[in-house]
Amino acid sequence: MALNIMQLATMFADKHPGITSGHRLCPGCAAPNVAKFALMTAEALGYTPVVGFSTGCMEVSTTIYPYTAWNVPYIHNAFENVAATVSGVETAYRALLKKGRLVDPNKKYAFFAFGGDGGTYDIGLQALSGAVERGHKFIYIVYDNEGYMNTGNQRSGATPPGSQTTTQPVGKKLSGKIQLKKNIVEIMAAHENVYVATVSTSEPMDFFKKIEKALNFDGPSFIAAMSPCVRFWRVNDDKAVEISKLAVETGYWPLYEVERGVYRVTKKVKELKPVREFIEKQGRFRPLLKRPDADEIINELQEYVTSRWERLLALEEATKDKPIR
Ligand SMILES: Cc1ncc(C[n+]2csc(CCOP(=O)(O)OP(=O)(O)O)c2C)c(N)n1
Ligand code: SF4
Repeated sequence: MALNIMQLATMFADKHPGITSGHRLCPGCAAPNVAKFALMTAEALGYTPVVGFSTGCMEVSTTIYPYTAWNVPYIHNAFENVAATVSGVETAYRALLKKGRLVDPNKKYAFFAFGGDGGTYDIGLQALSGAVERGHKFIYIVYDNEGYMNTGNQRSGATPPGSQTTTQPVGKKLSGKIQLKKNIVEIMAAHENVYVATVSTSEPMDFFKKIEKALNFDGPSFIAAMSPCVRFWRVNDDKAVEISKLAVETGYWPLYEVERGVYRVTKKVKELKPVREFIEKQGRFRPLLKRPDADEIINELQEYVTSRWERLLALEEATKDKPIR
């Protein structure tokens, strides 16, 4: 069943999908919508969502003891092992089903693990890789705000070069982090027996479709969601969607999916906008723009973005009808 936005808006007009109001996330933070879009899709398709959340902004701000902003089964998890925990929950479910110990064996569950980029690209990668390799039927979603925000804006494996962070600041002496963003999507796609996709809340229909595909996929799924942190990225609190859109239009955050090795670019941008437009809209790059080598760093990022985009299009052509497993 293909979902449409009107249908979801009507269904959830007076209902909270998973996360309720009253949480303490910053106004304008993109992260809650990432979770809501996913859980809304699952509920609309008849699933009961079960959620595990790795430590990070979204987890601490929604579960301040003794309160919770979640209205679905929820496990508060450590930074490094949410994928392991949710894979355990999924296994327990299958065991109970097999033993005939479930009250309603026909009830459909969707197992979600959420983590920030720190918890996913870096600290939780081993648990995530293990869970995907074992083939658990669960959906892992990273909300990528490109830094360790909960603990004060340290650099992560997802931080792009030239962006201000507290552990690798941009100033007169240093140009900040020198490495490019880690390509987590390709790392996860290399697990082969997996459905992997990138999403952005600026493209809701694409987002819903990919979650639906993940729910229907017979095995693990990994979804990477662009999730601007309005505080770290230094944009106004009404700009998360706009900046996410620009990330897609510049090719900085291409929208695509990989299903058992078959690539598909889901938003074909006719002519990519320059990455500089994405950079100049955010205060976190302001110190970079003051440096004499700013052009050099931006050009390097531009070259990377352009070649990755061309490579994606080539992979789409080359892998057509050639699933790896
Ligand atoms: C093993 C471990 N190391 C460090 C911490 C401290 N810590 C808690 S949240 C966090 C950063 C989380 O960053 P990310 O996963 O990107 O989520 P965000 O806060 O950006 O949403 C850190 C370093 C911890 N809880 N556990
Ligand atoms: S610091 Fe950033 S990621 Fe954390 S709640 Fe605020 S806007 Fe969201």
